[in-house]
Amino acid sequence: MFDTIKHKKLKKWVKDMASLCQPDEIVWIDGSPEQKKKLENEACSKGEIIRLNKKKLPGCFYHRTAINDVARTEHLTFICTKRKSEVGPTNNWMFTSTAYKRAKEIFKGCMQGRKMYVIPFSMGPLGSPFSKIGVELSDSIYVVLNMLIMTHVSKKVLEVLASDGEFTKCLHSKADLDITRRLILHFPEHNTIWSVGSGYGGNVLLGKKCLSLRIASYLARKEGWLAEHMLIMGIEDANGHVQYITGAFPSACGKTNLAMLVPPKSFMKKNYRIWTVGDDISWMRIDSDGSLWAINPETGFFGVAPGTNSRSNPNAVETIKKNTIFTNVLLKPDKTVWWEDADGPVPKKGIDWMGRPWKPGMLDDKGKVVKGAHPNSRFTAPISQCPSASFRLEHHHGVPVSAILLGGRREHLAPLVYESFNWQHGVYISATMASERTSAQFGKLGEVRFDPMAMLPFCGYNMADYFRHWLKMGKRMVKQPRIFCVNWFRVDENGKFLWPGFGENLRVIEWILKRCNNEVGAVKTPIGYIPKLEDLNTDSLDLSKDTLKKLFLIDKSEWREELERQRIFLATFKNSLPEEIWKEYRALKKRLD
Ligand code: OXD
Ligand code: MN
Repeated sequence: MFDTIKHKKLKKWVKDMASLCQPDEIVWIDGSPEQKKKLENEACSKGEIIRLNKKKLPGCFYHRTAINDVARTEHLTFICTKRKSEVGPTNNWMFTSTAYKRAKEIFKGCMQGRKMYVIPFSMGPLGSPFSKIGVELSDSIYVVLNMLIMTHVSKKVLEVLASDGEFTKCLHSKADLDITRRLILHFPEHNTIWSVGSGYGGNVLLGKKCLSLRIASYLARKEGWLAEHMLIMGIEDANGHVQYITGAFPSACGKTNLAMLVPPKSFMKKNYRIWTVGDDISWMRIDSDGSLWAINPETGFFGVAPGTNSRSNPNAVETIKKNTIFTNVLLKPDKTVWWEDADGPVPKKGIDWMGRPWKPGMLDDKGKVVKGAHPNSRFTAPISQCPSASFRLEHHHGVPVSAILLGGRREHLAPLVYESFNWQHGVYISATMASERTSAQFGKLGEVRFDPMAMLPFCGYNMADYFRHWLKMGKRMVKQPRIFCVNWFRVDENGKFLWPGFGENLRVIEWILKRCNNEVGAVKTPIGYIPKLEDLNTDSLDLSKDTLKKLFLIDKSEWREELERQRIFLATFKNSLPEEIWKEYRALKKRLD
């Protein structure tokens, strides 16, 4: 394959990286089923993956990462630029040449005795004006097999690149998987990503968070589009009309479940249907009609396994029955898999995510129940296998966006849903979004942190400029999507969820779409518009009037406390914060007084 490649810069870069990492062999990945099979066999024989039960889980494999390598390591993730002000107060920064130097010391000779795989991939349909090409070099077959599911990999990628096409240079090595020698480095000024010392998905599938969010957000600002941490879904109503929404939710807040939602029975009767476009990333452009259009640059799901079952996400259960890679779940004696809150009975025994014999109810030295699967264990599966997969997945223009949802996990404070007064107010709500920490990030669970647009760990430049970019994009649109904030996670005095969630969330989305279509009015509150209670469809839901009221309660004193936290957060951006955000802050303060 190498000899037929016309792209001199690509060939030189591969050669240079190989002389740094010193692999025994270089293997170009062409996306063919034959090569994939060969790699699967090789990884199985080396113990990198385990083939699962061929009858019960055809085409499926099992993988365990190192014990200290089970989630994205944000504290080891850097944006590397010449000037620190470029990255703002929410990113870790490293000076470009220091970063290269430090990483080179780890990369040097790290692939001796290993092969270097060259993976040319496209994020987005090949040849679409939305799409970006990357080439990942990696010494992990697990990475190759995941990339084959998550991105468009084929010989055609090199044809599109031709002799001088632009591509993101992605270098990855597991090296010795030593957390003290782990670095996830982004060089937006060089369109380059270097990741070393990890084997965990979010750190090593470089097309995902690193390219499609951190590097892409930087490119998007420069080129006038948006790269966002958002799901994309279509909602088909009784008349067969499909409207699309996107949704920004922090990691492990149910984006995958929402994107594949199965309508409640009463909606099914009305022939409602959901079309899943994506569960994690949305690239959006203003099209010639002046409205916002979105594509999902990925071709697969890298979803959280625990909690996935036929009640929470029947479409995911269906999707992962074949051709799926399971990472850090429990391995059962019959070579099938299990995780906490999976369907069916709890297995009597198995091998846990750390590779140790496991039995239900086992306790650790501190008396805590030992989990069979890591809370951030994952499945990697092709979107095409999802029963609700959209028919527009490969469409070059993507789908038109009617509404943008912002969500988080808040046990208190935030109502079930409210609508922003206008675009600028919506950008303010997104800039002050906060959520409780989940297991997708290293750190203390449950702690509330600000996570604007769910992009805190993913924005490749100063977030103050990111808010400015959003404000600017709004002005450029002829028809702006409306912006809504949702919270499925509010609890009562006893800590019990007030809202049933899952498929029932469609009831909230139905109201959102009615607002977009100017079919219903709303109640104006200091924080935004909330539904008139009679407009929210709660038919056949066991939901008392009292609960409904609690779901929409706006406690002014709690909001004033939140406002103070917001002020402290926004102040971290100093002079770079757009004045419009402060203006919205002051207006809210006034409305609450
Ligand atoms: C993810 C994440 O894996 O956000 O999608 O961590
Ligand atoms: Mn995500």
